[in-house]
Amino acid sequence: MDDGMVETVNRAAEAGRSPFYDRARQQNLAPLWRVLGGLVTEFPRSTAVPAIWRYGDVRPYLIEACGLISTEEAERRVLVFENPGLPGQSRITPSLFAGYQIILPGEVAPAHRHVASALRFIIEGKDAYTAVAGERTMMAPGDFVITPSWTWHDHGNESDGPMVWIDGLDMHIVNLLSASFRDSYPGAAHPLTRPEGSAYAEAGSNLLPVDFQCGSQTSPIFNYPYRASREAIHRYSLTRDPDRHHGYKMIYINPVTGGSAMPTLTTALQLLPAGFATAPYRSTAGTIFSVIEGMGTVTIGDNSLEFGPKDLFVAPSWFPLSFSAASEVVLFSYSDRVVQEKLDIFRESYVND
Ligand code: 1HN
Repeated sequence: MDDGMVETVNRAAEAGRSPFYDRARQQNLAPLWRVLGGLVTEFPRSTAVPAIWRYGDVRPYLIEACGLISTEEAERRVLVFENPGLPGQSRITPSLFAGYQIILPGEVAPAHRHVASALRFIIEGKDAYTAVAGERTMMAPGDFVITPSWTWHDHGNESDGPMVWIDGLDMHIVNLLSASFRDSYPGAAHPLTRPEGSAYAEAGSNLLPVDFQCGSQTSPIFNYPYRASREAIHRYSLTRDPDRHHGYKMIYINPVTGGSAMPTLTTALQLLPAGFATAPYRSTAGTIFSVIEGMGTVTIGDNSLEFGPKDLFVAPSWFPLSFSAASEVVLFSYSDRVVQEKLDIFRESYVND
């Protein structure tokens, strides 16, 4: 029972009202005063908890899954990061999905499309591609790749080793709004209609073709290569002192709008100098972090977690978050911040300032 109710409503009087509640329920009516405290909380109370998955622990399960099911049968061979506070719901936070997908040499993950948008963040491997809306891109570790809403996409691995990436999706937001559709392509791969590199050539250099038309709120760049992003954050870090709470943190943007690269997911790259410790920070945007480089400790609420390359952790909404970098650390992260900003509900605060 909700604690708000226990404090505000007299128990004996409550017993007397119980026949009323029973009759009201038969009319599909319920008294707000019994649930108000839990519905409208004083502070965010995430049902998610802080958690970390270390790559060394997770990778053997990915390899084992390869022996148990093909991409063909699975459609997507993905192990879902389930938040321990939200078991059985395919959620890493109440609003976000995260999983590790593994694709072996010669395999193809067949073409489909859905309203949910997806990001891929590459962890391991080389020479595997994703094709989005008729254009292929080869992926390498650290690349951030976008599958916009309702675009056909398939993946293939032309290398001699496995490729692993993070799938980040917004389907829980789509489902909250009852707006999900999906469609399978009749055939393994959608035809290629543009040469590889077309999107980056059009939009990847702070230039756009004159009369460029973009019918979508998603960035036309669908592969942000690590080579370029890593260089950008390095150069940025040479020009100023690190921010107390974030170190050096940059958002991936849609060059057409200057806003978030994706309309539902905010994505960021963050660099913490060796030996740097951040001051605690919290926000209403529960965030998933993937460690690209370096070792350190993250403190999320009362939990201090040591991390190294390829580990993944989650900081739920409103938990104070701070980092201590043992070596130079580079992090990729994503959250629902951009959705909250559009709805005017995003909040952040600096703890103990
Ligand atoms: C999906 O379509 C992919 O296309 C990956 O690779 C993960 C998780 C849930 C729903 C759809 C993909 C997914 C997914």
